[in-house]
Amino acid sequence: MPTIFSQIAAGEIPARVVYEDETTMAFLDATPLAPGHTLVIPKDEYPRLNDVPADVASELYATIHQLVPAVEAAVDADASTVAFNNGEAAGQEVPHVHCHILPRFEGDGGSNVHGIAG
Ligand code: D5M
Repeated sequence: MPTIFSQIAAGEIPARVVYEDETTMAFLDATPLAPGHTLVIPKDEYPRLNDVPADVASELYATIHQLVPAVEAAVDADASTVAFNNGEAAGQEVPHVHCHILPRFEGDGGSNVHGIAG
């Protein structure tokens, strides 16, 4: 059974897609912890970072690098938390590698990416 993110990548279920190329995709988180909370995925399904081939990891990082300033600008954030929950014990709920870009605002009192406190 493909993950929900594989189904989004295949266009089988809807998402608010903000970026797409041959290898990667980004869409808004369905349960955002802040306005603009974005997830970046490799389109192919890898459960954990440890499973991602180097060439795909490189493409994934290039997309993250491009999107972090764009997401911050889109919601006028002061900063962002950029994080992977890598494995179930770390709070990863969807077993398809994804990077959270979580916009942060001065005085937002800290937030939490399903386990990553800040
Ligand atoms: O984060 C998994 C994240 O995935 C969590 O913030 C909700 C989000 N999610 C779950 N289903 C969807 C769909 N269908 N669209 C958009 N976002 C979704 P984790 O790091 O695994 O805990």
